[in-house]
Amino acid sequence: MNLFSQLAAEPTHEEIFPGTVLMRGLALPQDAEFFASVGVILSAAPLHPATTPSGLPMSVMVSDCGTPEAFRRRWDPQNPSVRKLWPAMPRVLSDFAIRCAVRSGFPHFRPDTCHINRYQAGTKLGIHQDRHEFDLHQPIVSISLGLECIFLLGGFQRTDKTKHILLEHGDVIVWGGPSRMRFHGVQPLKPDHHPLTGPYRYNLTFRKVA
Ligand code: MD6
Ligand code: FE
Repeated sequence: MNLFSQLAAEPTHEEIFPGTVLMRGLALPQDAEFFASVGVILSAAPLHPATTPSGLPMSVMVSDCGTPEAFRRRWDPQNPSVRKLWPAMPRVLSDFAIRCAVRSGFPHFRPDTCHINRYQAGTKLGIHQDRHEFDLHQPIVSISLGLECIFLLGGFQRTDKTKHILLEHGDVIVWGGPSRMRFHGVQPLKPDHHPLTGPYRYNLTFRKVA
């Protein structure tokens, strides 16, 4: 490997907006370990379709892990597919999420949940705000594994213009502070294959919800 190919593999630290930090490739050194932890979570809490606020199934498949307190805060009686308490968050994942937050200027973040989204070709996520957490001063840490996507990052109104950000395997976005209420979404995924995840993209979002 020469200097330039080594540099290409270094994680970045890009401040996209105040409070939004993109660190490309930060999760790469532990990608297989993280993906194995996702497998452990999914064997205890199987994927199921996300539902819209009115109860309709969406194309993105979801699961969660985290503390009993977080589960009770987030439990949705409208969604009968999730009745059991969540499995605990694997230590490798919570430790990594805390380190991501520290690097991004949020040293006090201690996540109590990790939400998993699984996408395949055609799956998208409409523009939304994350507004259901208890303490909006806490940031969110987001890790991408597998297929790439175009992430849309907008402003504070649904109709504000969006930046298109390519998120690839191993990329980490942290957002909080003045960016916490930005609208965002994911464009429909293109069909592709990834050596670790096959036809899927997984996104892990770490939050403190209780
Ligand atoms: C995704 N992510 O990347 C969907 N929300 O698949 C989110 O909705 C998200 O990545 C809040 C903070 C970071 C995120
Ligand atoms: Fe979100």
